[in-house]
Amino acid sequence: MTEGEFREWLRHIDRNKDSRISMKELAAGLKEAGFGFKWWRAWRAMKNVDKDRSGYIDTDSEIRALMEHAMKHWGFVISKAKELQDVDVLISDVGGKM
Ligand SMILES: [Ca+2]
Repeated sequence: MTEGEFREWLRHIDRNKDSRISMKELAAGLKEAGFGFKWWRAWRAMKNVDKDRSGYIDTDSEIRALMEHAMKHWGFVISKAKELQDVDVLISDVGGKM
């Protein structure tokens, strides 16, 4: 999945659409994705990722941290979409100069 698709997944598991992910929403999302030990996984992710201890994953840096956590601990394979876009920009810059 791409970073954009991961963010799309987060929007999907944000049940009450308040643009932040609670531990409860994360646990439900993990269960839906087929993971066992959902409460343990969600608790551990919150402990790792919710840096300001607000009880929600609600900032861009926390979303990025969750993405790292998902790759490291849940086996998610996420390609960083932004880096690919940068490559495209570089190529079109070169094309323009030639
Ligand atoms: Ca937070």
